Amino acid sequence: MKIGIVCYPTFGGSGVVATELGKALALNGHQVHFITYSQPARLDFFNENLFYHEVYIPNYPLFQYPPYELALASKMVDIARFEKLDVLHVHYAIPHASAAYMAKQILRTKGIHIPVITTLHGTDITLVGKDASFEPVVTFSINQSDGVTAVSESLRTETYEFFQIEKEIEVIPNFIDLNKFKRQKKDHFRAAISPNNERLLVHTSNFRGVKRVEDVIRIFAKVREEIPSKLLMVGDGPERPKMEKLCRDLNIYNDVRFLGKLEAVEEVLSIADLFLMPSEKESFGLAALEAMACEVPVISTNAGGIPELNIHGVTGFVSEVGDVNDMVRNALYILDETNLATFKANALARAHDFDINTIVPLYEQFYQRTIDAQLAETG
Ligand code: GMT
Repeated sequence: MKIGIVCYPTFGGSGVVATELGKALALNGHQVHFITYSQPARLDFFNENLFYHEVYIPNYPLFQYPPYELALASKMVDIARFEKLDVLHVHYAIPHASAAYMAKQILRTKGIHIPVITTLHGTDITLVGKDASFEPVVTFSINQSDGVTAVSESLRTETYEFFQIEKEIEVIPNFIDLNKFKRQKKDHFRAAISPNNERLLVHTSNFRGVKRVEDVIRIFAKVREEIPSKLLMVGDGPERPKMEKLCRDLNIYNDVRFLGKLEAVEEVLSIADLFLMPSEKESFGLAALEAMACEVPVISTNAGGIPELNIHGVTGFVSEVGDVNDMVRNALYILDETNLATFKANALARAHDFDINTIVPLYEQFYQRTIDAQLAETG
């Protein structure tokens, strides 16, 4: 198949899922064309089946807001037409699904019928999409997509609850490349970070409000009172300055390292004992899956799709959003010498359920079904 993928070129979340999917499809022999405003963070290797098309947004003094959606739609038309794409797969509804709708209509006037698949990732539904400023466009463009997928049952349910959706939404969960995300021997690194074999807790996110990073710090501060431990904070975002100040105020700064955005997060996860995800919303929790693949159990909330991944009492524990004390109790239980090895093994076993080799074929089958349905309609 010739597949166009539209996504945000981000370090985590939907951008990573879209990029890893495209890379896997290319390795399976499909021709994959990425269309986005800058090189996706993980599009980092050469393959004869992989192409990258940058969306250029011309500026003009009149534009207070450069019309990205129009430039994107025009690029989709151009690539679909000249590369003869079989399907356009857009990740994150806003504004990709509506831009794809426009591209599809333009292509139709040229006698080209291309199916559009929209994958819902989370905040495009649960946060931004619900806002009245976007809701009518989100509802319309989901209904106009030829195929719709969501990354968890929870996101599927929420989409039906909050939007007037007439389309069937198929759940295709996120996945993990177990060859990349695996526990590596990094003894020197561990010894440098925790010289007295302190327990190592890790948090990875974009440090946005929805991640409740303050809870991460407060959980750690209480765990540290009971067991010698260190905290590694991976990623960056708006909450980071406040969190650094909080660590100073709590007098724990020397035991917390802010590492910023890292390419090889699996190296940090390889030395970790526990992953913290106290998010207020989380459609899936890809960062937790990455941790589990590196044999790291997870302390999380029960928000959104997290309980579909993190099995309570098996791979970690889930708590109510904001219940820091419960998360501390659970963290101490897992970190206890007698329990840690079992939780680590369970986390890895669970990660295998989301193996890239199992999940990518679900997308391939979904593409084929959607293309066949479109062909049956248009002849
Ligand atoms: O978590 C974020 O803020 C980024 C966001 C995104 O759209 O990139 O992540 C969402 O998509 C990920 C990939 O499907 C999911 O693993 C995250 O749970 C989801 N985030 C939220 O729902 C808050």
